[in-house]
Amino acid sequence: MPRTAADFTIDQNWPAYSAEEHAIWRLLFERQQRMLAGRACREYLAGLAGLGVAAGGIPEFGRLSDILERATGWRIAAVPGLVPDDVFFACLARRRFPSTCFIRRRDQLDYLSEPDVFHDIYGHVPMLMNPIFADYMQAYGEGGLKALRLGHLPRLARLYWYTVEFGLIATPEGLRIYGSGILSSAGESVYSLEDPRPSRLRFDLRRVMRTRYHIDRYQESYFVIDDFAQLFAATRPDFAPLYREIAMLPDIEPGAPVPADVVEGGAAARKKEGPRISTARV
Ligand code: HBI
Ligand code: FE
Repeated sequence: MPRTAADFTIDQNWPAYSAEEHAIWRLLFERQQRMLAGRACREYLAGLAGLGVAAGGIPEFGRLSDILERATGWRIAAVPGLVPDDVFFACLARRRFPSTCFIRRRDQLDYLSEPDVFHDIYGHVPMLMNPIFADYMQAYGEGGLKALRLGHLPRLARLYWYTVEFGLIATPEGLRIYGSGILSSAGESVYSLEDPRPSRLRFDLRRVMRTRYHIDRYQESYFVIDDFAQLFAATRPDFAPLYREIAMLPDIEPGAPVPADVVEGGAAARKKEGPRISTARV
């Protein structure tokens, strides 16, 4: 185990990666590049290109951090694995993204229960090249510290889950992916946009904060934003009154419809007609 400092950061120790570890990165990268053409949002693809994250092998965090810092002031902090919530939020609030260093094994290509370097670097870091998303992530970190103090973390964690990890965005070309949990998953990048089973609902902060989620299978509901400014604006108000309001209301099961849901266009919209936002109420 690498030595962990008091703030949980470690040295990435890039020279220590083996040829097999770089080969696994290459495999994941090439497979995912094929999945994401026409599926990932343009902000993500621009971030990936701007960082020069490519098939060559596991990137060096120092090099990526220098590019990222020039673009949006964020840097990557290497960590050994999941870090405690307060440490995680304190990092985000300081524009430091905690990234794991290890890569999954060859027999875990499709599913891993914890974040690895492919999920963190390929999935999360490109979005931090976008100035509005970068501000959203910092605001989220500040909100996380406050939610911890107020005892409402589970509700705020749902916001992270349904946006940063599993968010979809409506574009003139149809729905696109910006959530890192989807961007780093070959199966879910197709399922989230094209499978008829999950609901794709217009983003609503209260609805999101009340909706439970699964951590061990594809999502039953995705929430669709119009743009990143909408997301950032949603995190502006003081959440304290909202937490009190929501505390009186029952949680919503991951796949359950509620009367006010607005369903967004799915596979059909993505393929040809463009963004068809049906106002059909479930
Ligand atoms: N640690 N390394 C790491 N990565 C995460 O995504 C993470 C974490 N610790 C806590 C945490 N996430 C959760 O609190 C958030 O998902 C809300
Ligand atoms: Fe993640």
